[in-house]
Amino acid sequence: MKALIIVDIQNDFLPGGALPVNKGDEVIPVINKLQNSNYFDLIVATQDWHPQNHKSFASNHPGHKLFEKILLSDVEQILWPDHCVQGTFGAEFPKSLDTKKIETIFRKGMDVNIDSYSGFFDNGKKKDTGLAAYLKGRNVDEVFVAGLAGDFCVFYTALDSAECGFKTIFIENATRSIDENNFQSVVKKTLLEKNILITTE
Ligand code: VGL
Ligand code: ZN
Repeated sequence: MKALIIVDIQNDFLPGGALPVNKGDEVIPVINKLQNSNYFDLIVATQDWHPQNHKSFASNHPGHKLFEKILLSDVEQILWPDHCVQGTFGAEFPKSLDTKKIETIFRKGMDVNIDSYSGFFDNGKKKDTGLAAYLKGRNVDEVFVAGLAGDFCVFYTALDSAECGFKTIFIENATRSIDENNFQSVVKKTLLEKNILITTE
């Protein structure tokens, strides 16, 4: 069975949002088309869902700068602008995203003391969202990932998917990255090393 995981298509990651991904809006029609292709047996989504006092926000570390790296619960953490705060417009899916076929939404990033890029586990691999068990329960063996951002949440979701034993396919034209150079030089190489396929539509 084939599953599509739509990662963090949320207003704050789109142009004009709090943590905008360059050209992030361009993936929405691509993802809508994928969803309506009938190629996937199951479609799920992830949603970054932080409390206002989340420790991944630079605003909660007076004296530290935006995008500075610190240690948080023994894990390297980039300090982000406030984004995807629970219940705010920025955390919502954009109206243009077709959500009819999304069966379940896996929220992440609720624990104030640890960030969660992957849809499967937090960055310290301590808590499991239940996504792997859900997919296995639905007999999924192939996982396709798409969404934002290609060099963070989609990347880490793909890595954990492969580690959980799913054949994993990263749909390159259905993602955009925060740092496109990093995506081209580091992220794609790492995906290939982990036997994750990279495809376009
Ligand atoms: C993301 C940074 C912080 C993402 C989420 O969805 O890629 N990036 N929180
Ligand atoms: Zn976040």
